Amino acid sequence: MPFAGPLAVLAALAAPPRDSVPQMRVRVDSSRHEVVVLAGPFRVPPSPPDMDHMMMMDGSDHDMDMNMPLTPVQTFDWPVTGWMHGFKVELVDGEGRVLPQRLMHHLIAVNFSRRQFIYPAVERLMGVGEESDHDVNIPKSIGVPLTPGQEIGVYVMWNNQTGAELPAVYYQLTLRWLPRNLLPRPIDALPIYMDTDLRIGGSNTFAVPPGRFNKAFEFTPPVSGHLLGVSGHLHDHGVLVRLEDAETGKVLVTVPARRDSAGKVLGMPRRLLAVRGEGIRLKAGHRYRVVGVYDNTTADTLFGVMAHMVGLFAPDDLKRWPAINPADSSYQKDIADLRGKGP
Ligand SMILES: [Cu+2]
Repeated sequence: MPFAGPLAVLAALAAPPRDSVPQMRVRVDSSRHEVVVLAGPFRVPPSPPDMDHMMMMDGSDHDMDMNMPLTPVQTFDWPVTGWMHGFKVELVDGEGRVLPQRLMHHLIAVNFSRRQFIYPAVERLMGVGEESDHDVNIPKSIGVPLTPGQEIGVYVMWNNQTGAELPAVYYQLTLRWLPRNLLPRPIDALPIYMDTDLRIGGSNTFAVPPGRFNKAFEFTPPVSGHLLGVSGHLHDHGVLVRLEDAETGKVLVTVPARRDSAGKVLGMPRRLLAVRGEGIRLKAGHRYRVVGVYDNTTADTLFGVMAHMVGLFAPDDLKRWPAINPADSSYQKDIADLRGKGP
């Protein structure tokens, strides 16, 4: 019963008054090498029906397009030196009973202390969606470097299809880390996000007319390195996301959706490309293209559709990773959007 300890403390707060602010408690389990974040209680109203929507490591904010309750971003200081190499997300009620994962449309953790790869926005550290795996580990040869004091923010979008309000919901986010003295030293890899249609601080959705449809975005990496793993996110009728060399047209990697015969997206695979430093070479200053492919077999245009690829990228030199530029207008929009979330 991993929840027994912290929840005994919080039990008195079950069924909170409507104006109460949910708490976030962070503890470090040094023997298990886990940072455990427990937050709640959240009062979760019922969502409108048929908000079925597949998410996977969502790195942006299409919240405004969806009528689902959102928690504010709650932050904590990362407490240890090491490499994050896995996570687990669990939901419980005020009595410690496990709640279904589908109650949560997505949970996103951001790192306010580091910039993204191709965007001046802040790093999207991890995320889980309704259809994605809620317990993920990567090989111990790879990890996301984190240092004490980096500001981590977490927020949740609920999708409560029970038809009734849930008075007290808690989430527990367990972040697993590798100690700094681990040998051989893990490869530094950063989580990257490549969207086909992102407006930073705004939406990343587009419309898909009937038939075959591609959405594409070109970018130039700020630093060279290797792509070690990829996954992605598509809505129903999505076929695949792929990464291309925009200068030669060569397809570098493809993430095909798992679909049923009607085109409903059942999930997106995680593809590990390398466990050490090889993988797919991406060069600074070179042009690449991320492409989302849809096959809309309905008679109508689909609105609010998304397509993006996420990955783990090992830069040749972590010290040359671009710094956050507080004066950048896109960065400011991203921060305003993140800090402005809430019910
Ligand atoms: Cu989406």
